[in-house]
Amino acid sequence: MSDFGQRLKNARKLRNLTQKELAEILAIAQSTIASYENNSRFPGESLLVKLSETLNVRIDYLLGTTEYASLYQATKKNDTVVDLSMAEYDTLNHRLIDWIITGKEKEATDRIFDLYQNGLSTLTLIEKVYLPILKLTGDLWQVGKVTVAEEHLISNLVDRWLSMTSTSQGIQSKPYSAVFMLPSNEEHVLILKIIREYFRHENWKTYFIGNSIPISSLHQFIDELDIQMVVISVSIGAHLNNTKELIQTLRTLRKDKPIKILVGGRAIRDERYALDELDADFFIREASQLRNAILSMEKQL
Ligand code: B12
Repeated sequence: MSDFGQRLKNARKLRNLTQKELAEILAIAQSTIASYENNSRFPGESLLVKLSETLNVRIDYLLGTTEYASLYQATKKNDTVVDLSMAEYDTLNHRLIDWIITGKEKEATDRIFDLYQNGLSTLTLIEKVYLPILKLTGDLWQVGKVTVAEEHLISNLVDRWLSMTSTSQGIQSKPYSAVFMLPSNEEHVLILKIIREYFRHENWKTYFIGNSIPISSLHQFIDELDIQMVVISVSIGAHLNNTKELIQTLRTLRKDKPIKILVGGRAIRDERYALDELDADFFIREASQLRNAILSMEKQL
């Protein structure tokens, strides 16, 4: 990503523009854009300024003197240095779904990789791309525009993107560790992997173990790794009973130093009685609330 042509191409793609569309905005030939992108020509000063304004990207990014395609000035540490408007994300997300179901997985994956390479953080990708895509898929499925097979295709690819862009477990982690589990029969696994990212972001040690682990081995695991919290996600209302049983079992483990239990998920949000029925320590409805909630839960451990 170090040459001008590649950077220009990258900034153009971030704006979802084709070479032709960009050329039309600048009133120049498409072949001129193509020649810039393959480094056979270089724009003059005034065109460089126009490119920077049109693509909303800093000139020093295009020239390679800064690493990131900073569309808006980053202000805070951990702030994203690439940002698109809500409408641009919406267009992007529709396009990504379209690409996936028309067999253009590579295009879709390349676009995600571009965003990530250019500074979009894992949590921003989750909140602006992955979660909206999953929600959109559900909506499209309900009106018959996406089949169950396509729904699988989309969630599998989002799962792959999540691994590709996941926050790496820091060497200097905090002294907190959590296990991530689902009640039996609950197949909405991906959302829990997404939830785990919020904890990784806060430098927790995290262990994803899914939904079919024998309780004896769970016991051993929790003891050996000195787990403080179990995080559970439940999507389907009919799985609340299994969730209740899972929590009851967890409560029988390690009586001297009880494990804290956090439950979230669509079923908690939709079924009001869930909060009375489940013996959890924390209920959190939305993933985005975790950014602050984790810090306040840490104080209670
Ligand atoms: C992908 C998907 C699947 C995939 C799952 C793949 C995977 N590896 O996860 C597969 C194909 C396996 C599947 C199966 C089924 N699914 Co499905 N699925 C979806 C879809 C499209 C996305 C799910 C998802 O990841 N959502 C994540 C986000 C976007 O939404 P969310 O679950 O509401 O989570 C939010 C909060 O609740 C919170 N949260 C969630 N968990 C937790 C946990 C913690 C600790 C915290 C703090 C927060 C938190 O974070 C999110 C953002 O704030 C949804 C549609 C949708 N709108 O969600 C349907 C959906 C969940 N599925 C549904 C159904 C009915 C099913 C099936 C019964 C039938 C089917 N469609 O094939 C089976 C059931 C399987 C089972 N036994 O569990 C319904 C559920 C309706 C209901 N209220 O009961 C939905 C809503 C589709 C619909 N519109 O009808 N599904």
